[in-house]
Amino acid sequence: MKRTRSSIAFTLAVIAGSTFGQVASEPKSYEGQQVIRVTHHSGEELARVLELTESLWSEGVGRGPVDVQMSRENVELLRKEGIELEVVVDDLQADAERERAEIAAKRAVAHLGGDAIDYSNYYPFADHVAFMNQLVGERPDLASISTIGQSLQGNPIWTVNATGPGDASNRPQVAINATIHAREWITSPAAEYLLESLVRDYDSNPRIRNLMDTVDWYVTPVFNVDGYLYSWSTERYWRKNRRNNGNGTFGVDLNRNWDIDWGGNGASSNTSDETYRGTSAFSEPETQVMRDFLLTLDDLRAHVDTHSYSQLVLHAPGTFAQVTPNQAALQAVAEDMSDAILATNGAFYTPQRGVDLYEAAGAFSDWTGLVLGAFGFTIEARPTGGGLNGFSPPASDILPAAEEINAAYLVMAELRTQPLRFVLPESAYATFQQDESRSIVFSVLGALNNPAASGVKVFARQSGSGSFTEITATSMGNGMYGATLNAGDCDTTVEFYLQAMTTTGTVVDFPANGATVPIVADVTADMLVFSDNGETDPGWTVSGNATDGQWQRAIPANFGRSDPTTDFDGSGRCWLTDNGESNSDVDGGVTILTSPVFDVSSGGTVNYAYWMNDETNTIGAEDYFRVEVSTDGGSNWSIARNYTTSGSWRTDSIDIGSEFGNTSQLRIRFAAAENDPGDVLECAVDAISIVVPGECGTTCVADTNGDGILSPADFSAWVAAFNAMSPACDQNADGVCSPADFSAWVANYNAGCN
Ligand code: 0X9
Ligand code: ZN
Repeated sequence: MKRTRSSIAFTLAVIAGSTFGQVASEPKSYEGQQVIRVTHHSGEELARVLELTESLWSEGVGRGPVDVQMSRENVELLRKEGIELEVVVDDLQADAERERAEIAAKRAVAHLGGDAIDYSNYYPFADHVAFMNQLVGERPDLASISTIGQSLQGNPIWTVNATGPGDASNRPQVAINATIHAREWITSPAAEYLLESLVRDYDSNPRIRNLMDTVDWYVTPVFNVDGYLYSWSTERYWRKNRRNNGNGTFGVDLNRNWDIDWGGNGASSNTSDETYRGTSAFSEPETQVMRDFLLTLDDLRAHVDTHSYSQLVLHAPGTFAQVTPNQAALQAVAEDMSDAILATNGAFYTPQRGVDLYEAAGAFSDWTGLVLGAFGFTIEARPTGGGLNGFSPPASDILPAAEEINAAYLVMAELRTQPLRFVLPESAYATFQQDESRSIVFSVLGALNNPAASGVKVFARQSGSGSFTEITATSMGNGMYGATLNAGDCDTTVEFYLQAMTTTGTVVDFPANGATVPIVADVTADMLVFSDNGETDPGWTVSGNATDGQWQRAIPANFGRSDPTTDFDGSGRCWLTDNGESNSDVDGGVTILTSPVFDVSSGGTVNYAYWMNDETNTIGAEDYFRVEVSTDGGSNWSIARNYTTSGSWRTDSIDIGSEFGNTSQLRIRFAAAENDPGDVLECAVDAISIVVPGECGTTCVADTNGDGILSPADFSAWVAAFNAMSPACDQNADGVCSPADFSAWVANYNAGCN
């Protein structure tokens, strides 16, 4: 399907001309309101709860506990009547104010790195539109934006089409949307994270390039535009669209308005209800235009309607009246999506049938699944709900939510559109040292229609246009394969692609068109002058006034308290702020891990992996995890990084030359501080390295293990190469591996790098 691209100028004109955002009216007050989670034990109890409820937050009532918004007085009544309940939000007004203040405070600080939105704050509609336009503006060859139509109030519903260059008419389509429910603010950034990744990682990430060159993506980050605008201007916890129902009530639930068992169970005919279904299926302009748009797609394979909250991956059937022919396959995909989410940041999203949560007739993803024959999913984002305002999670949840939901989108798309799934870690195509010989490990997994692969091959060449040579790929079991890639001189490249065959005999290259456009890794002469994987201590100092939780080097004990479960690089050990059972976090002050002095007078980059968990989210003056840099041997320190996102290993690097200036007296330190003994802050670092620019043309022939440094470890590497008769053994360059190469190795070692 082809649609025209609208220009940015056109977009901005539409924004300027519409009724966005700045509505003058006072926000609705939630004074005296609480949110409670009720565990009901009978129909009578539930009926009583609903009678006293102001607004239903669970949006449907099933067998499990239900979250409702209710006045403090009514909560007291229920308590007296002996109904089992737990207060989730004690003071909803205070919580809404807290959120508004946090958003405003963050917006007052310039932090966006040039983007219209980022993942550290919530943003109003106009910023989301600006971000979509920004991405399209960056790569018009990869993305275009257009309205699929207008909302009830005449606002544009923007959709971005992302796909690789070339004719997309034969590519299957995948559709993603968020914020069909206005108050579910954390969902739009997830859809935008996908878009950003598709556009910005296309050149550098083979997985993304493959998914762009073989799939036609349609992403609608803010579907219920009117409701979203209203949730910002007037009523933070608004859910529906803004239909005037004519009797003093407003709003139709756009997730009960689709022509799939419309009017069935779990949808209300009462106009004031949060799940009001509308006057007929597709009575609303929003559902009409989305329906008409999706009907133009000729091969829609998969769809996610992104919601919050509860951490779920739901699929059809959504009511007991619906019949789902492909039940097992849907559940299998949902389980893989859930696994991908779990692997991202450790959050578990339960994969299950919608109907097992509660019946909901007329829901969007049941329509895409059962009427269009795509695989339709409803993802419910963070948090689980217990103890938190589910629609207003702290802004520090936005990034991890976006990351994990994006992982689910990608896996879903692969399972539904790829003949086979290739998993190639980034480390396989990271920059090579010159002459490096690198073992890579990758997986070839089944997709839905082709559960097994055979004929796995790797093709590689050095620099440019020559023909590819097949490299042996060794099966390691469980769909895993190993191969060795060899780099040549610096300023050349290592180029390669993978190949496998499906059960039906189709040969699949990864990435698609890999023989024409392979994966390209640079080869550099940069030298690794420092490398710490946590296994030995290369001279760090631990200091600080913390009364507990000082830095130590250990294998993560994984005793709970959200310590990391493993180190980062797989060597076993890493640096941790205490590693004991129970109270292992930082308390009573700061603990500082300080490096020895390094000479980076011709420039240098510090790379590391870090991990943190701050259970209280009060990162601030006396509660922080930072990286500091000294260029004068440790007399003066500057803050280089201040981390606030909990939950998983992340990598970062500091270009010392450009950020602080070249110096022969570099020291870095990792400082973790926590003063309140009631708070929990746990941190870890691993895989710390420093790379300095080398002169291209410099060779270290005796660097037999190819790590860029001459060290005694190269001797054992040479012995191993000699025993294996491998090319690295040939130190006198006579083309053979012989005992004469031993004295050549010694001579080369003494000659150093030149
Ligand atoms: O009720 C909904 O529309 C969705 N949940 S939300 O809390 N975000 O409103 C879930 C609908 C999923 N489908 C079924 N449960 N059948
Ligand atoms: Zn929802």
